[in-house]
Amino acid sequence: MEYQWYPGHMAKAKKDIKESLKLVDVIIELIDARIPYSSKNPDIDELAGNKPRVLLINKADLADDRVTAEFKSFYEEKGYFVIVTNAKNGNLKPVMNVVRDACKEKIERDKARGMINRPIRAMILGIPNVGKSTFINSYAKKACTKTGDKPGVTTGKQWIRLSKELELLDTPGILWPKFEDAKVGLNIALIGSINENILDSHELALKLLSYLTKNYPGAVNARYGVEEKEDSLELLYDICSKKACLKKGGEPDTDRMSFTVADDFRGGRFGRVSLERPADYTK
Ligand SMILES: Nc1nc2c(ncn2[C@@H]2O[C@H](COP(=O)(O)OP(=O)(O)O)[C@@H](O)[C@H]2O)c(=O)[nH]1
Ligand SMILES: [Mg+2]
Repeated sequence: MEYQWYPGHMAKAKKDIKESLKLVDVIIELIDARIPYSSKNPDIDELAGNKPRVLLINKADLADDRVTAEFKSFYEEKGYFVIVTNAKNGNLKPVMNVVRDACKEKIERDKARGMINRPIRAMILGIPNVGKSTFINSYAKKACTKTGDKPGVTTGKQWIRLSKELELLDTPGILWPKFEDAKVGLNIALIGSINENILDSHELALKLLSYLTKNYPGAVNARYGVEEKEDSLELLYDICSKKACLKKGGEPDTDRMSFTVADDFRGGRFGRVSLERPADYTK
């Protein structure tokens, strides 16, 4: 899947999300645990108004637990109801507790009006590739039923009933990443959320190798059996030799190896790595 964002697309996406948000009690936003800051679109703050917000720090199985915990507190301090998840293989039952917490006021209000057991309605939001579809499918355990249009709802929106308590708008809101910051663009490219051609894969691999050797010493060595060094280009050459990743004439094929390095990262083959921490953004 490829996403290309143009100002027109963004404006349309924003407008659609705004419309959908009118129909829901709570926003469930997914971010990638390896880049909990870079994978979050700040425009959503403005769209969200004062709807309660649940934040799923997803793909936590790929990230560094210590850093994930730091980000959990970071976002809780900002008023989010936060839960750390693995949408692919994890237990998603606790998500409902957090959603219930976030919707306490609505639940109380319903009760006061004598409306008992009215399901909470939510919308899933997030940039591409953070696990929105996976979350919906795993949560619904394939038993999900579209509830169809409800009388009085003329927008043609479909709802997926995840449980007696929770209904989701069937189409998640897709947000664009915020590319203005070079570091954010790099992080987004590293997790594979954008078309790789946007950033030079060679540069990507060098930045990644440099980050890994600094922050997760031993990870590159464990993967490729090379001695780690500060000069990432040298390191990339060493990996090429070690892995016999060579061109026809016998020279190191750094282009091919760059792809492999990025792919290994995306597949979690360097172990659990977080690419940023709250301290990077709280100076
Ligand atoms: N390791 C891991 N992979 C995940 C998790 N959630 C989703 N994925 C994978 O991430 C990729 C993108 O997920 P998808 O649900 O299509 O993302 P969407 O674009 O936000 O709908 C897929 O290959 C999923 O299997 C998770 O919690 N852990
Ligand atoms: Mg999807």
